[in-house]
Amino acid sequence: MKKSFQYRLEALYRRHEALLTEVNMVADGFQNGLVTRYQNPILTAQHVPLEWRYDLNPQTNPFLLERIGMNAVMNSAALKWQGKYLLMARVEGADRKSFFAIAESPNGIDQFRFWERPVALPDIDLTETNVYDMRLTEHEDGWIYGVFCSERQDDMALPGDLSSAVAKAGLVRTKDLLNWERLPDLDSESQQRNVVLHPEFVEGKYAFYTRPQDGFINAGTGGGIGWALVDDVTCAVIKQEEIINQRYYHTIKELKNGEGPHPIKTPHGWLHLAHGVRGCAAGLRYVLYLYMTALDEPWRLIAEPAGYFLAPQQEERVGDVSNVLFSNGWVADEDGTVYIYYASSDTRMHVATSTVEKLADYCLHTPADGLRSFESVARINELIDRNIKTRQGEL
Ligand code: M1P
Repeated sequence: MKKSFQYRLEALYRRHEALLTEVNMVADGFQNGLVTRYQNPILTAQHVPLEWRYDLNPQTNPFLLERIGMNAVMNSAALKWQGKYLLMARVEGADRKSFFAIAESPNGIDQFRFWERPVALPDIDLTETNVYDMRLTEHEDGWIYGVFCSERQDDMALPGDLSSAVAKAGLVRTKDLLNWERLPDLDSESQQRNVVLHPEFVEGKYAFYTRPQDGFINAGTGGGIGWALVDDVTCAVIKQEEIINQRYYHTIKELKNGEGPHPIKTPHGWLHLAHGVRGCAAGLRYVLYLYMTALDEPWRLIAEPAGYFLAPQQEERVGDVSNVLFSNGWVADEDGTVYIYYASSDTRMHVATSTVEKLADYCLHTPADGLRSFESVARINELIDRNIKTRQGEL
């Protein structure tokens, strides 16, 4: 083996190990009391194991070139499993194909390390071209379900149109996160992305959060986040769909929205994390927001603070698809800490922490969107009035 090969190999491993063992500190600067952001991204393309990218044989790769490039690690499902914090990440290669891979951390904040190989999902349909954005649900039936976007070319596209695509919700389940059973895709009249399985039976049925959309990109008449009950998860058909979280003009979700991970059960109601999309001169802007639904009727909205909960900041703003925050994974720990895993600009993964109590308090006590500037000013004046009374000891 040539010395130069050996030096480069050692340097690659040294740098990779340094990245994987880097301690993540709380970010500097203003924190609003609700969430704590951290300095470092927790997973990036550079975290992908060297064995997935390099041919490490000096005979066949004398220059030690990267043979399979990785573009991004983003939109990850999350699960606390056997005491470890797991992310089922969307890894995107330089070839634009996404696949799933599990990374684990001992503390949920840093030291995320991918398992030995990417996830091998059963390949059931040769037209399925791309898979991404997994949502994991430990269901009360004893299975761990995964719902993801299964994308294929639109066979109704005009000749020469190589961009039109169709989005469906793919379904898998597992008991050990190693062996995956593929179930038939969710049967829906409209295209679907951002579909999530609720963790409990509702009226004895499986309950799905949906996002009906007119086309592959546009939600169009879809209305918002939907809710549908399904009799049999092994052949899931959406017969009736009700919109439970609507889009509105001049809000952060004017153009599109979508459920994030499955909601967290709190004493106050189901706590939901979602993304909202609006258009602006710079393109689409994706932010994260929270809302709550009733414990006994998870489809009934009980609180929704105005505006966003997390929006892209500083370096989060730039990436493959800039100005995007997206989340499909969070973990509510036994001590009440919530680990919110989010991707920035379709490029890298981050973590922010909060608590169930703080997030519920935020939902229940932040003014709702009055949908007009005058209403926003009225909310500020109400707060000022209360603060004057508090200062004067009247409250
Ligand atoms: O590029 C931003 C996001 O766009 C899509 O989300 P939505 O369907 O809500 O527009 C998804 O492709 C998602 O993966 C991506 O992060």
